[in-house]
This record gives sequence, C-alpha cells and structure tokens, in this order.
Amino acid sequence: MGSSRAKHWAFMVVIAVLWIPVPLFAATPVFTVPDTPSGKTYTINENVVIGTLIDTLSATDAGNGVIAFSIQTQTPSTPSKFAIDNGVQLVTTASFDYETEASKSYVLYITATSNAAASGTATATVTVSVADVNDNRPVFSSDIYFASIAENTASGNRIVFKQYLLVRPMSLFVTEASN
Ligand SMILES: [Ca+2]
Ligand SMILES: [Ca+2]
Repeated sequence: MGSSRAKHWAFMVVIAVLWIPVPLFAATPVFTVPDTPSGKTYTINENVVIGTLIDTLSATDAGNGVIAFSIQTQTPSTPSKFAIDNGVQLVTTASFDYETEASKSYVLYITATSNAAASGTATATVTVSVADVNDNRPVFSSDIYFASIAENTASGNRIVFKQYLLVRPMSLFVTEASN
C-alpha cells in the first residue's frame, strides 16, 4: 500500500516538472561580443568601396529562434549609408568623403528580433567613424611659370620662377646647365 502511494507521489512530481512553463523572456535575443548593447566602434577610411563589410552581426536566443537584424536608426539619418546584407552583414551602401561629410561618424541602432513564439527584441549600438585619407591629387598653384637665367649659370644655383598669373616668386634649383 505504502509503495503504491510512493509511486503516486513520484508520478505527481514528474508531472509537475513537465508542466513548468517556459519564461516569457526565454527567447529574447542577446547580442554577442563584440556587438554588445553598450556599443562597438569601427573606423573606416573615407575611400572604402560601396559594399564594404563593417561588422558581422551576431546574437543568441535562448529559445533557439531565428534572429533577424535590422537598422532601426542611423544618426545622422541622411544620407543613408548602411544596410544589412545576407541577414547578418553590416555593409556600406554609399561612398564617403571626409572633407565634405556633414558628420565624421554615424551611430547605428541595430535591433535583433527572434521569430520564437515569445520573442523579444535586443538593441545594440554600432558607431562607424570615417577616417581621413590623402585622396586628393597635388595641384599646381599656376598653370604656367617662367624664369630666365644666364647661359653660364652653374649647376646648383638657385633660379627664380614667376607664376604667369599670380607673379608670385618661387625657388627652384638648376639641375643641369647647357651650353
Ligand atoms: Ca576625400
Ligand atoms: Ca581626404
């Protein structure tokens, strides 16, 4: 009789364990390092090509759901410079020019959403800074220069060129003397 009662209680305990509900927050995604909610900063050169990979996004979900990433906001909001490609790749979608950029950095708020039944949404901050590159060709200050030297000018003597338009003196050195 006692053995039967023990089996009964054991059965009840098993049932109780099986009926423990899954907490609602179980499927809330969590960004993994380095895409922590506190933020990650990347620096890109101003001459990167469109489509450059900035970050491969990653998040975990206790509910084993499929996680989708999206850019919630970009600051400044225009022009749009980034997108998420192939589901997880944060890439550039426009060119950059350090000299004319209204802002030298962009702050992106990225959300991770799980398709699990009791899903939640996590947000991470990614800051992308644009670095200056010497991407400008040298430019002469004038198109035409002129100078006159004596025919017996020795090699190494300084001669003075004058710019055709600005008449601004500049110094050069003779590297070869002719007869
Ligand atoms: Ca530039
Ligand atoms: Ca530059």
